[in-house]
Amino acid sequence: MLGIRRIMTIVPVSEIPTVSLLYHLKKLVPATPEPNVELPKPSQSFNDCIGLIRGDLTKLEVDAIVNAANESLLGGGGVDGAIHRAAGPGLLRECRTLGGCDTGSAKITGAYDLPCKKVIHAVGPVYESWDKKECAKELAGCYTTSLQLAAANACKSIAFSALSTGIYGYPSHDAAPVAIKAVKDFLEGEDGDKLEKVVFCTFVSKDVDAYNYWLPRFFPSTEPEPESDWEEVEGGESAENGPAPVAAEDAMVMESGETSVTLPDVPTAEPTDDGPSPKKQKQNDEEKL
Ligand code: AR6
Repeated sequence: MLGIRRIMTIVPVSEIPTVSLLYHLKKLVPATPEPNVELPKPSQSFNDCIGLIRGDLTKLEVDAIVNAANESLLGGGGVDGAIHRAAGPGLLRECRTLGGCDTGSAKITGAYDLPCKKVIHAVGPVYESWDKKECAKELAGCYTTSLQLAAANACKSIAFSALSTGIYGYPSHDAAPVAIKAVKDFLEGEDGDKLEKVVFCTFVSKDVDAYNYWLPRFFPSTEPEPESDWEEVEGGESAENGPAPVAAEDAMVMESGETSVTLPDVPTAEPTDDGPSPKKQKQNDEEKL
């Protein structure tokens, strides 16, 4: 029974919605033009490459997932704890051989019982508001090193947790643009074409909001409709035929589709992170079957 439930909740890389798809479904709202702020040139290939999903990182069947680790690399709480629990003891055994990792960098291991192929352990900074510049540099270093490691290890898809935004206290609205810029810079660089999908995996609503705000400012829509036509559409409603894709807002529905499925502990106090209604969960489950 446990085995069946586990298989049902794994999300294949092809089901992780891209920014292009989210724009098309009007689940990602283009940035409203602001005076003196020029948006970058829209790129269809980048929008097809960037993925956004809300859910449990340990359930993503991508080539590599990026753990929010600490310098010891010996496990901890938050997403780190969830990854070690899901991977099994082999992961800790391998981590013990790595000799830790500096803040702002990352190391790669196997994935053991996880559905991905590799785990990249990135050590984000503990946020200090008086040292924002150094924190941003270290956070960007985590993303860049992780992408380099993925490319060097023939990983074509990679999914990031929102590094440092939990226990380490980095404000989501400050961390998201640093993360997105580092990814964009990498995609524009010489190894950029080695990666086919780079996914931002959010978990709590403050990160969902931050990525919904910042992604359109780095990866503008290529959709032809005038921006005045855009409006937010309730999650799950789609003009597309076939099963509804897993959108950023809906992924948690899938993860908690059965009442018996327990999400890993969320490490931040997030008082108003409302879950989906039971009715919506049921609808979503039926669509997925
Ligand atoms: N899937 C996806 N994202 C998750 C999951 C999950 N299962 N669980 C939590 N998150 P955190 P940090 C999100 O605290 O701030 C550990 O003890 C979470 O909502 O895991 O970098 C390490 O060992 C947040 O957005 O990592 C370090 O000591 C994001 O993951 C320390 O915490 C990162 O939150 C690292 O702190």
